[in-house]
Amino acid sequence: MRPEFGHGSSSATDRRLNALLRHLSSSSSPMDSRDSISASPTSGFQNDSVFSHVVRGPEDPILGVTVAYNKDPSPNKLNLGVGAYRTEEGKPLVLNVVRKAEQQLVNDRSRIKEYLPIVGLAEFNKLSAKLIFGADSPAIRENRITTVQCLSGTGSLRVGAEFLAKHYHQRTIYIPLPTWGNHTKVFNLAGLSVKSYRYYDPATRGLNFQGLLEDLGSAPSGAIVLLHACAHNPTGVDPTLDQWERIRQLMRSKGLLPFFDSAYQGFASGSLDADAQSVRMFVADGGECLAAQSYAKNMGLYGERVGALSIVCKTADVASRVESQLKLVIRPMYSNPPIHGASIVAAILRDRNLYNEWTIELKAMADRIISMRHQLSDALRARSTPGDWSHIIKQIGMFTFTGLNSKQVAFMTKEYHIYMTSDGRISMAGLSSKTVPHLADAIHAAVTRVV
Ligand code: KET
Repeated sequence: MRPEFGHGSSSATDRRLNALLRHLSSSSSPMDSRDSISASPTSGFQNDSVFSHVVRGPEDPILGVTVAYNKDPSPNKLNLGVGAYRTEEGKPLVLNVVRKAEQQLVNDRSRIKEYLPIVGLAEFNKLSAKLIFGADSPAIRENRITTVQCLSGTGSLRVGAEFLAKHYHQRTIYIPLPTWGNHTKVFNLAGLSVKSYRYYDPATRGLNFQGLLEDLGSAPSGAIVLLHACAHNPTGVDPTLDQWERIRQLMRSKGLLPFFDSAYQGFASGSLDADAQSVRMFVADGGECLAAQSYAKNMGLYGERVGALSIVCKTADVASRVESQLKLVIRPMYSNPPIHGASIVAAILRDRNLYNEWTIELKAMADRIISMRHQLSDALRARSTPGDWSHIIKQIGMFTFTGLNSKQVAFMTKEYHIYMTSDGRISMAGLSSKTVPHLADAIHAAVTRVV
């Protein structure tokens, strides 16, 4: 009989010791067992891991770019992958207004670290709804909106999708082609089935409006439609207000349910109100919709994971029942959201001075990105780089969808140490006046040397 530790105890330590004993007693040579003991207490387990069948998963197409960039020792390396704002010095930026709000929080000795309610910080939720739907929104006045604090934009999308999969009669969501790479995974894992609608036309580098109308026109009645509220990622191409109006009419006539992803409010035009126009049009008609908000980009709170999901309903009574079900989605997922980021946002949104300061800093970030567009476009013109590059200036938001193919991207990474997603998207927010010439040289070489 093998010796057993713990006599029926199931503690993890006992199980490990028992496994070790089993391993030792089955070793053929006493030398082997001594070696495995002296090498490391765990090294003997490596070959019989219960996870030995697990295959290595691929890196994320966006966040994996940063992983590759971090491994590159070149002093000239440039990360234009992830959509994260950098200063002219190429450094991450913490907004002044965020520093001020954090100081206020630290100074306030009455602040505690208790759990938030399942739906998060009430004041944050109220102010977030006001930010996206507008201070004078009738839907807010009529209490027809439920807003819950979630883990940034991604978490808001996921909670919204889980709710829809459980409680909405249509489980198909239409996403634009192309779209942010994580959309398909978030919605599939939540239990929705994902289809796409035409959005971008590579020939014109603009919106395929006809294709969009046709695809949404033939979607089954009641289907969910994911819409980028502004600054479409990755294309930087948004519908005009007239086109939004046509989309709204079509969707309402077919009873399609809009689910807005608002990750860049303030980054498209520099104005928080202008960038929420699309959402407000859909709320103004009295119909229902969902909106996922992120403060990652517009307040630079990436790692704080602060965002909100709002569901606009027909009546206050429905909204309150919907909220009760959102709590049942959230509680077993992460129980309740973190307090710090939401407190920063609430401190800024509630105070007129801080709010104004924020809008100025936000506009400065948006303007720096626009100036990068002009500098890159000028640099390509100066090099007589073949092709029409006017889309660099026409597109809006954090990204330029360059039109470079995956071979050209690979070439730029290998020869110039420039990191970007393989679909040719570059984060303009990662550029600076100093790095524009290097990027322009790389693009010029890629389009002239790699087909
Ligand atoms: N929606 C869109 C359209 C989006 O681009 C992002 C992030 C998110 C939601 C989620 O952001 P969150 O940090 O969860 O609030 N996009 C950038 C970062 C990423 O991929 O996570 C990006 O495209 O680079």
